[in-house]
Amino acid sequence: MMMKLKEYLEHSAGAVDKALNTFLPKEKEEPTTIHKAMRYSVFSGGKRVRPILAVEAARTCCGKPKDAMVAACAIELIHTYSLIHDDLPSMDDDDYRRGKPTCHRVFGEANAILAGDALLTLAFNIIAARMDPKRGAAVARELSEAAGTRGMVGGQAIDLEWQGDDVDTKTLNNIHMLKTAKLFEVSTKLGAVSAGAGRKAAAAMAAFGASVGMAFQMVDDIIDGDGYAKLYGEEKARRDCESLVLEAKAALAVFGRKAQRLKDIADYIEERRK
Ligand code: GRG
Repeated sequence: MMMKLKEYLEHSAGAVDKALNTFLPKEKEEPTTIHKAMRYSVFSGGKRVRPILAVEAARTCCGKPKDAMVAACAIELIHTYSLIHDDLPSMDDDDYRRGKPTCHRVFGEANAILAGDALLTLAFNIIAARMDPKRGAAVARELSEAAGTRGMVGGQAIDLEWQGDDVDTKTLNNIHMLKTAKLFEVSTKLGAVSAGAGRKAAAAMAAFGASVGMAFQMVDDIIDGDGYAKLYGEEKARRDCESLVLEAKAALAVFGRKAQRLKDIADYIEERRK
């Protein structure tokens, strides 16, 4: 019997939290302020969507959750760093995230910059220190591409270039694909790679993650009345989101019934818009 989805998501997020706790330096370790700042942002109520997808992708490829846990946590560390930096006064200048004061509001701007830097560095440290060298090298290469200027940072850079101007549909798609979807794509792909899956399975997982990532961003835009929803109107944004989730689920055909949980997560991501 499969666990109910909500129970499963809580259980999986709990396992990710436990692993993150072991990978992060303790608050008492010197220098304490930076370690407190890192932990403050990592444990401030994130949904853990990306690591949950990575772990479930590994399971779908006949691996065990622990095979993908290091890569999954590395992705969450990078996601957290991006949020800390995105909230800074020189970027979005936000005072609150997840209903709590942002890292720089609590620890000051300089410490928040350092906390982001340290989380990004730690992500690659845990991969190098805890993964099999060959698999770890592949994971580090994929993750650095997805997080760097050909992925998340690149998306943020294009977003900054357009700040204040009305973006066209092509540019908005590109920003969302790089800024959001790339990290989802690499999450499911690295789940497969960590489980030792072949190229075909890894490619199918990447296609699933990319479509789910775009759908996730559309849902975010629908909720905020921003981006796609503003540009296309809510109705079209909803329809496009539905198509993306269908596309995502179709990419999982090669896995047969083993992919049911991932399909349920894709549906759940779409449901958030309602
Ligand atoms: C500053 C290098 C750098 C990059 C910033 C990720 C990002 C790029 C900016 C954050 C702002 C934003 C709207 C990003 C789009 C992706 C997104 C919807 C992030 C929020 O992800 P959730 O909902 O966050 O998974 P939680 O709080 O659950 O962890």
